[in-house]
Amino acid sequence: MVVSAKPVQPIWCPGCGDFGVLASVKKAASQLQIPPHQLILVGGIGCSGSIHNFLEINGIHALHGRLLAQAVGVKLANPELTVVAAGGDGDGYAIGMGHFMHAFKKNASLLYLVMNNETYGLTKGQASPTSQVGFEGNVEHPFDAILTALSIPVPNFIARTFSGDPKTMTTVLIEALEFVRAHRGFAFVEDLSPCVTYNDTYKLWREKVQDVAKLDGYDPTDRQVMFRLCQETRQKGKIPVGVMHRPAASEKDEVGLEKILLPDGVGPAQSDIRLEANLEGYTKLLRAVG
Ligand SMILES: Cc1ncc(C[n+]2csc(CCOP(=O)(O)OP(=O)(O)O)c2C)c(N)n1
Ligand code: SF4
Ligand SMILES: [Mg+2]
Repeated sequence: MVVSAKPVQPIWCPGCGDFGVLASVKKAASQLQIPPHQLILVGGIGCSGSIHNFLEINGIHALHGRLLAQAVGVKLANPELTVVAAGGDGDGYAIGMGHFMHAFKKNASLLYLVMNNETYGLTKGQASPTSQVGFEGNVEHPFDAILTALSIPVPNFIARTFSGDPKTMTTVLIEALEFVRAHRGFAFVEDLSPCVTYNDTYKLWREKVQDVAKLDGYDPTDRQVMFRLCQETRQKGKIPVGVMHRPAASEKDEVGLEKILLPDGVGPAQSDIRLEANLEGYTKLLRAVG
């Protein structure tokens, strides 16, 4: 059985970039033959976060900016599950910023997918941390999540995709999902997902995206090289997309948080809770406490 759409239709505006993400998540999960009951999507608050309503899988609608805390909890409760956290730039880079930084460091094997539309879509188009100067009166400079991710020295998988190129997005999501399913740690994918209603950037982004793999010296195993390439690309007015960090072969022994905390691979949600399996331990405990 493969992951399919739910009978309920997405409530997104026609043309929203999030449709591309939904299609790519479905394709990637189906191609990897992830059984629907083993895939769980923790959604943030925003138009993007409602993605879990449109897939026939398990899902949670988390608190605003707190989806990563819940996703790590799910992974540690049952490390066999394939966990995807998905939300917006407001959810992840404003209210959720503290959790965002720590997710790289914690390095639990889950995929965090941010649909960046440079605005708060759900609340009708206010400026977000990635908004350009001048958008809705914004005077602050935009934040770049990829540069931040590259600066954290943990062997995570890091990539940026574009909803206007769903084929590449599917390929990247397959690699990211393979990474987390092999318990190799945290995978972060930022998708450029235009909000056609409040910030229609399709045309602009189509002209601006630059595939980093085509640049001289491209080496996704070297953070310094990738940081420099991304910065130079930005300085030229382009937006770097592609795989930004893929841990080197020498880092292949690195494992995700769940493997360190639960080396036998069994989380609390999988433990045997029958009375007969626990009676002896429980009796011992009662005796010990007097
Ligand atoms: C604690 C809290 N603060 C504020 C809000 C209001 N709110 C709902 S969604 C949202 C931001 C949505 O923007 P983003 O995460 O970029 O998602 P998008 O709708 O653009 O996909 C805000 C501020 C809320 N729901 N909860
Ligand atoms: S408001 Fe923007 S982000 Fe929300 S569904 Fe419509 S196009 Fe998509
Ligand atoms: Mg947004």
